[in-house]
Amino acid sequence: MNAETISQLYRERFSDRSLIVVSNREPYIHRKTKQGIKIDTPAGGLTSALDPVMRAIGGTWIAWGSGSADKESSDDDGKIRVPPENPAYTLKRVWLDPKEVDGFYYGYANQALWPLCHMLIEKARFRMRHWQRYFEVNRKFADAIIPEIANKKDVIWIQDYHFTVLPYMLRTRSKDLTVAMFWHIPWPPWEIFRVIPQRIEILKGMLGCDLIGFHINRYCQNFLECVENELGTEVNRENNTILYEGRDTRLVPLPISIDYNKFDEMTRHDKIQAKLSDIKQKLKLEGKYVGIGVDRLDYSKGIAERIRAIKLFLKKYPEYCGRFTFIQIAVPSRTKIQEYSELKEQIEKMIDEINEEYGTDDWTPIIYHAANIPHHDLVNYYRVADMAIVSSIVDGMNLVAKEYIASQVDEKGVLILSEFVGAVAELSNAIIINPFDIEHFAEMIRKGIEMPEAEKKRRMQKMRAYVQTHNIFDWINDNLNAVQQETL
Ligand code: ADQ
Repeated sequence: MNAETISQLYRERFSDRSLIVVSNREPYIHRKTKQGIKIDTPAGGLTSALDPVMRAIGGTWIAWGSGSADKESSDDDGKIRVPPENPAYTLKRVWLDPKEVDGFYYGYANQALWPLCHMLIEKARFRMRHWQRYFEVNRKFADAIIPEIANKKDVIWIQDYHFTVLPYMLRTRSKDLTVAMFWHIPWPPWEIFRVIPQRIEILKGMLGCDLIGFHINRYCQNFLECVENELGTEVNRENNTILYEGRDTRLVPLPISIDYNKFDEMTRHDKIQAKLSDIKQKLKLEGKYVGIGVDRLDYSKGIAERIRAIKLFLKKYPEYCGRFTFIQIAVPSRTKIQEYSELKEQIEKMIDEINEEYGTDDWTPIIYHAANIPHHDLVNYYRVADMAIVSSIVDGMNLVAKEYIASQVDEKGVLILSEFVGAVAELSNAIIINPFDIEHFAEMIRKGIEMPEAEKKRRMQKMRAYVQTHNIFDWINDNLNAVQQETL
């Protein structure tokens, strides 16, 4: 499946029904700089996954206008055609004031729901004022969506944990709407979910959907368990449906993926060899075995566990000192939340310590870049790396693992993958680790380095073939199929 086939299929199936995507993060952010207005594309799984889809299908994407130059770049309705270089769809921005951002985004979404869904109860903070703002902002989005519905059969596709009460709000405005949702993070077991004071409102809100997609079936099963226990509603575990207030909501496991061809092609571009030599020279990587980690700086990504494992690996196998270099690219994320600014400090301190203890004048064990590197540059790092380490302690899916695979055109790279990411079920040819078991983790780093070339190739070929045929367009096709079945 590719961009062209998906756009054709959409037209065949949905003819005059438009697609309205709703997310918190916008795909293009206009920012004021001294040199004029610059356009950023945010780091993050959701926007990087959905932009190619919207480019292919067209329609409207409604999101929070978070950039300092967003207002002056949009029309009076907050609309702008994107991508800027080749407009294909409409971005409609919703304006939030600082108090709303604080309560909705930094508060309820990222200090209550995010940690709780990642099963980190002790990090979750539930504050009534955050919940109130979260609720109000969901209503604001409902107000922004309604005028965009030209045909009551238009498909409204809501993304993620920022909008749990929005589906029900839309449903109360019109019973006939087609409302689907995709949940990008894990859904926790009921024993954890029940900690949320607003759990009933959240479940009722989401049951305003016709369809809810999760990455894997376990998250669907967890959701069913929560509905059963909290709402006392009968659920059908065989076909994953819930009958609530006379309407059906269906849950579907749909593992998200990446634009495989885009990564594969970017990695084959003419100047790649020159770029790779450049990076190798600048970072003194010549003759070294190179590992890479690419993450939003988030406590769910297991970056501290990874550094500990690398440290233990160097301690146990000193013959690799001077021969193994790890590049950690970490884009700072949600830094206004104390937990995140502390994590940044902790990671930087750990890296400084290991570099101090093991580094020499011409070797730095861990090279750290705290930057948002656009995908067309990121692929050069993926290519330079002989090994990628994805060591999340919990992760809904994890796209970095799939991006690394798509970038291994010479089929030599090794992927070390946490058993706690959604992607593990699909990528069993990776070297699987438990990020909490540091000794085994360190051992697997050595195994990855010393693995015979033929085995590296065999494993990588299998994973590449899988991601190629289960790419982002296959994912959207599966989502649209499911929506169509629900709303015929
Ligand atoms: P994220 O938690 O953001 O996504 P992930 O799936 O790994 O995690 O996606 C990260 C994206 O951001 C990738 O496209 C990556 O290339 C990009 N990125 C990371 N660091 C970057 C950097 N330093 N510079 C530039 N880009 C960077 C959430 C869930 C995941 C789920 C996705 C999609 O937490 O589990 O896979 O949504 O559903």
